[in-house]
Amino acid sequence: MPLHRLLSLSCLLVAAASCGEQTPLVVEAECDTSQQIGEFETGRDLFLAHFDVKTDVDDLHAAAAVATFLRDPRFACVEYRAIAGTYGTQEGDYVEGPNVFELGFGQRWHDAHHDRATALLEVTTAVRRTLNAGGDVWIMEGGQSDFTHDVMMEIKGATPGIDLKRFHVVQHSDWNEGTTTPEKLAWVKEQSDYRKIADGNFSTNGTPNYNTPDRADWGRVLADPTVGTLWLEAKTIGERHNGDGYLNPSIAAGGFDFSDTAEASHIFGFQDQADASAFFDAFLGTETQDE
Ligand SMILES: [Ca+2]
Ligand SMILES: [Ca+2]
Ligand SMILES: [Ca+2]
Repeated sequence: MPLHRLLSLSCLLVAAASCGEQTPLVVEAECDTSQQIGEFETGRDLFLAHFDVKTDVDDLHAAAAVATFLRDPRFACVEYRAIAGTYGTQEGDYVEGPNVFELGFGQRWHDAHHDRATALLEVTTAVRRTLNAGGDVWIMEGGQSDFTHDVMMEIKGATPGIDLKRFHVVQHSDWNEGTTTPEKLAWVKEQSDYRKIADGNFSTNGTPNYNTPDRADWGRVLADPTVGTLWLEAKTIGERHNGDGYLNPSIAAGGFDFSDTAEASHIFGFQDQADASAFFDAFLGTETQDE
């Protein structure tokens, strides 16, 4: 059982108010530690959500979307880490949105932009724990694969016999591949279970289209008592920095772009969703409240 589950379980057992700082807490009754969600096995596997946040602001929407589905009680036992700043070789400004990650992931996010070495150490530690316990690692590559490469290299260096096919790396974007350090991409593609899926920015290609200029869903998203504040922060910071580097047209139009979340839909088996509205139909209003 993951450490935070033990902590939250013990909190319930002793009903101690002092346990409030362990986040996020979950409703234990909803937490089935051995459950298959898509290809992910809860209680065993680790989910890494990687975001480059450079220079497209859409990662802020993607981070909010990932945090939204992770709050669904069905995902209560999903062990995860979110990492901001996993960019590769692209020029331009990193988009500062720490509050999006703080609100979305609490203590389970790492800042690879400001302190890459610490992020690498912490994520590698979590990965090693999962691998040692027999689990697999599922990586949503919201950007380039440089950070993934470095994590895998650390693991391989410390455990030469490890089967690196236990890293399942999901990528949806030609552009992300093109801005990964070429030799790192080649190595990750060869060593991991690397899965290139159809682009999450477009429809009718076998993956959802989470990129839309349609702003109609903002009302229900911002009104949501659990994730409304998170989405407001993602919207605000996204609009503030849109065009500093790349001008995201859907976000400029007031809509949504959490296209990178298509990779998570592949991992967790909700890839049949058509679009952003279908995502919100599935995951808004089902959230587990943080305590
Ligand atoms: Ca991205
Ligand atoms: Ca698609
Ligand atoms: Ca996009």
